[in-house]
Amino acid sequence: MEQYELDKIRNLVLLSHSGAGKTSLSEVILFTSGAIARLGKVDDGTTTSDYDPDEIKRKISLGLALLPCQWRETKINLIDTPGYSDFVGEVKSAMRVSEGAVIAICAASGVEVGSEQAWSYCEDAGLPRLVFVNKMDRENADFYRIFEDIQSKFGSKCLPLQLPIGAHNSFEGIIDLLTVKGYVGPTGKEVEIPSALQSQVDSFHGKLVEAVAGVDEKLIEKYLNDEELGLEELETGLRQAVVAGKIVPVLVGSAIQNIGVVPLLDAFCNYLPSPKEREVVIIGDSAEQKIAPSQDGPLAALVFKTSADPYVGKLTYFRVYSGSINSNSQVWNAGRKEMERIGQLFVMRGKTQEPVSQVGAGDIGVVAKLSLTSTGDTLCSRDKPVKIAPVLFPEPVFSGAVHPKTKADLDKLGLALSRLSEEDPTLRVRREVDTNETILSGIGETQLEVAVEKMSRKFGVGVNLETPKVPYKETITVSAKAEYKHKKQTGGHGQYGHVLLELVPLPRGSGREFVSKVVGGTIPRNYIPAVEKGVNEAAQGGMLAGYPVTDLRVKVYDGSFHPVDSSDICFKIAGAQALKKGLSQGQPVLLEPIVNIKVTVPESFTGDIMGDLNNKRARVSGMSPEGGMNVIEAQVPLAEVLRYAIDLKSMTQGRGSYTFESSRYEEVPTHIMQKIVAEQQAEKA
Ligand SMILES: Nc1nc2c(ncn2[C@@H]2O[C@H](COP(=O)(O)OP(=O)(O)OP(=O)(O)O)[C@@H](O)[C@H]2O)c(=O)[nH]1
Ligand SMILES: [Mg+2]
Repeated sequence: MEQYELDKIRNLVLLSHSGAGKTSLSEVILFTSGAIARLGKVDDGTTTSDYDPDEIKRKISLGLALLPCQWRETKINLIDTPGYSDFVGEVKSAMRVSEGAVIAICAASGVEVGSEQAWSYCEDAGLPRLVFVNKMDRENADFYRIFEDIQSKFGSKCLPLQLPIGAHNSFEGIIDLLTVKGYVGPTGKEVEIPSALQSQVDSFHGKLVEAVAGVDEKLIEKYLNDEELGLEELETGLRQAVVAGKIVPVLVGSAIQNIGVVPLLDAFCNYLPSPKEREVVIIGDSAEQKIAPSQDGPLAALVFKTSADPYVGKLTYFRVYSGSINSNSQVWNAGRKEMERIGQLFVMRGKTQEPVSQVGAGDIGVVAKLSLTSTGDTLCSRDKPVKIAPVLFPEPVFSGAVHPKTKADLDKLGLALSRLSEEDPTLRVRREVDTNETILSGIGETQLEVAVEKMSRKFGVGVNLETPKVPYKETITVSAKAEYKHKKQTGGHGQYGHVLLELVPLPRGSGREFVSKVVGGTIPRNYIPAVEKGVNEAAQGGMLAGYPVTDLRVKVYDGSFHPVDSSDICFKIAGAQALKKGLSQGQPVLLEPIVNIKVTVPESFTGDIMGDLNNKRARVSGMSPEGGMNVIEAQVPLAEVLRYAIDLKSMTQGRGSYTFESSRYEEVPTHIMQKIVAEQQAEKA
């Protein structure tokens, strides 16, 4: 098995708005480099990257795919990612193990919001990148218009490295602005520059040379003295500028027509960084440290993805930063402080596994059936344990209630859900005790729908996904006293229990208290726990709409007993019934959960968002501009924002984001309370 020198590896992530052509581009890259013999198509469901049945069905990528290939002497680990924003977790994982990014832009539609997002992730991560203007064969494809769009959204560090020859039907190739030569067709055959383009070429060549010279002191001196810069100097200079993030070259082509792919592959190797050029952050006991990538160092590998297909088994994807991993060996899992047994190692291309004996520094590999390792863990050597900073995933904001269709589905539900959340770290599962529902949370509705489909296809678990019920609660607003005597004389042995309760409303968030102030033994002490049990059971369902009762002190202060007929069960019944009476007298109200929400939107959307929040009964508590965006903070009833991910997306065309956390309970306004109570009664009937 071939080991690559660090500088002969490129780990590159493909990013963009959904549909810009990442998967098509990765397919044609694999084909051009000889990694695959047949060129698949997204629309036919035959690409190497979109192999998952759900991807084939929806014709979009849902997970990251590893697509290694070799170009000249360099191994390129291309990672295709989903453009659909629900699957941002996969994007974050892929970015984390890449040294460079390629942002695809459609030559007709321009920079769409998903690509803006991708750009800002790259800026945040300091990831060197290039832009690829794809679909030049399309009607309305216009490189110069799109380039203006790119510069206005991404800034002036974006500069053409290529210009297109022709557009739409007549698109045939590209002109490289450093070599100042034309390259046409799938093979990238060298051609003369069409004379009509010469002045454009001269102008953009000049701009590029000036920019490259500007980032290197030696070059700028030569440039200012009007000395000619050699091609090699320019290439080296451009490489430094790209690696430093000072220039982002813009390339152009068509994935479907296989034009511009050879020059793109050359650009990957020539200008994007190798693993050698990016250190990785490790979490030490003291301060944050970095380790330099090296082949000879002790093992340090980060697990960035886990897949749990019941047929293929569990697969663990890892990226080696230092040292190497061998098949049939043992490694140290630093987080869990245990040895993990490594079986056969693989290199994956889409779903195809190719066995290898070793995966070295800078490279990416896969291993099956690990027992204790999960996404985010570091594999290392026992004598030199390290922990690599794990991928930071966004917090889930959208929830659905998962209702199994049958008893058999219920039995298998837990396992299926835990497998799914193991695969996708942006999914969370929890049980909402108050509503008795299993809640699945994630980034968006499509993600949850895909998860439900997976559950059925992979694990044979049928579920319905519904909007979660709101965990309302009930309380009283005035103190009340209630008495209940449980007395029955049926034949021989009778039943007797008698209690007097005082109910006092408590401030929000107090919960429920039970106290006994019985004096003089009117209720013998050994019956008090039974009274409490009765009270607690009855408090599970209030008198208004059957929601749990809270913020209440229940005091048992008097009663009576019968030496023969009294029993625990009698006092339990008396306690429960007395509570119910007291609750009815206490002018009960409904309480609803309020959440603190933080919405981040471009400034121009602020008015719409505020208006919508007002309609949702929100109280806006703050607003602060942050670099072209506005961060709006508000308290809003949970019932109003159960589907906020969808509302916000449509209001902002996907430009807004939000986070929220539950804060407290508040009284539901009367008119809304009446509606909820009526609905609840209708449901019961
Ligand atoms: N005309 C034309 N169509 C293209 C080109 N590249 C991709 N397409 C089409 O655009 C559509 C989307 O392409 P994909 O490759 O799936 O796009 P993607 O970026 O992977 O999309 P997501 O996986 O959803 O993020 C498909 O119908 C492709 O056939 C191109 O160069 N020219
Ligand atoms: Mg795709």
